Amino acid sequence: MRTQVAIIGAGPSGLLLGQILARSGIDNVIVERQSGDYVLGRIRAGVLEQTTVDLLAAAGVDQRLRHEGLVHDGFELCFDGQRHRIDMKALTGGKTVTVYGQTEVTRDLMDARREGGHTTFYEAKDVQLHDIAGNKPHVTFTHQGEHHTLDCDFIAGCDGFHGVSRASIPADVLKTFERVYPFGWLGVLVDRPPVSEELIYSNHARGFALCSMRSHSRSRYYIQCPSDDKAEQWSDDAFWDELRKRLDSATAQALQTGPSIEKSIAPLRSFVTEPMRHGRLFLAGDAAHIVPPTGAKGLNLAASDVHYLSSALIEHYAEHSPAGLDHYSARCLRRVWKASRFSWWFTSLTHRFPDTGEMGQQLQHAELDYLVNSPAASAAMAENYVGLPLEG
Ligand code: RFL
Ligand code: PHB
Repeated sequence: MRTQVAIIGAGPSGLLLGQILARSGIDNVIVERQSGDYVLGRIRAGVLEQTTVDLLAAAGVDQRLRHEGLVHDGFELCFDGQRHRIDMKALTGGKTVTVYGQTEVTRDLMDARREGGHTTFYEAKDVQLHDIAGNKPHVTFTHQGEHHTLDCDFIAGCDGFHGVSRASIPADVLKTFERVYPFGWLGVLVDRPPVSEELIYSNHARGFALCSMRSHSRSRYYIQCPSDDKAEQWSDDAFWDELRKRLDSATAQALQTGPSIEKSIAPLRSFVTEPMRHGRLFLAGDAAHIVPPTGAKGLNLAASDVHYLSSALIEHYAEHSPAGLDHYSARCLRRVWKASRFSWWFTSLTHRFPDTGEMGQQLQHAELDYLVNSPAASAAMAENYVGLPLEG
């Protein structure tokens, strides 16, 4: 079997890349380790930057997003039992974000791929990458008991943090940067209306909490928890009790609780690998970098990588120019590092760290106080939250 671009992973990065390339007449095949239902069952991101919405529109997959996405002009920061609104739209000259779940983005992309008749191998076993530094890259895997070899011009490694792509690059070629945070996020999805029309990020002595949503009738809540907690240890009642304690009293009283329809714990990590290319293998999304979810940047960075990679591949096939491919890694990394900085900073500002001490606590409080009272600091925060512009 032969294709122009072999894509490893059918998460949002792989599916969006496949969709953009297919619309430009570039043949591609996706190889995914899990089943489609499993991929759709992972509850993750919820907030899309305008640049991500624009990319989905340009890829022709924004019909449902335009109807069901919730446009948010601001969010709230809660500390000392008080909420403070950050008016993103006013502070950024009109920019907003859209609340639309990663599950829905993935579903829309899967539907478009199926309608376009492009090949995806779900439940592929023993996926291996070969000759990535040479001229004959290929991918081998087993699907429904049959062994396959996929010859290609390029391989896009869109297989997430635990995938095979990054692991296929010789260790001495890569430089990795990592910070693991000493806590995780326990998330609950519930079919109850959100407690607030806008997201609330809360800094509380008992730990961070976040009130988010998926629609007018479905809410998503998170609380900071110890890294080694297990979701099964947390009953729904224990979760709701703890969440209420970390919110201001009006929000705590208004909270509508119910049986969780999903409950999971995510570890928090900052990770960047450089470069994002080795020979004919290009890494995109979580395969190359991870940010803690506080800044809502992971899925948006995946989308901007895909924008740069798809443009470079289109340029390569249309104009035989290697320029975009050669600049791919550096272009991505500039944006990745800025989003990593913002995600680290927002995490540091809103979470309780085990060994901060009283001095650190006072400094954190002073920064929150400064942030909500200084138009300049609020504007810098808003500018990053809505997403920095794409280059060129
Ligand atoms: P994914 O989604 O992990 O998809 C990778 C796919 O590759 C497959 N795979 C393989 N396939 C073939 N062979 C192999 N050897 C393979 N190994 C793995 C996997 O099965 C999978 O299907 O990576 P991708 O596409 O780069 O997308 C990245 C995003 O999923 C991620 O950055 C976001 O979910 C992060 N994130 C958020 N991002 C935002 O922009 N806004 C948010 O509000 C936001 N909230 C979040 C988040 C992530 C969270 N968790 C669980 C880490 C909230 C949470 C709680
Ligand atoms: C979510 O709704 O899952 C979500 C929203 C904002 C974040 C992280 C996660 O910063």
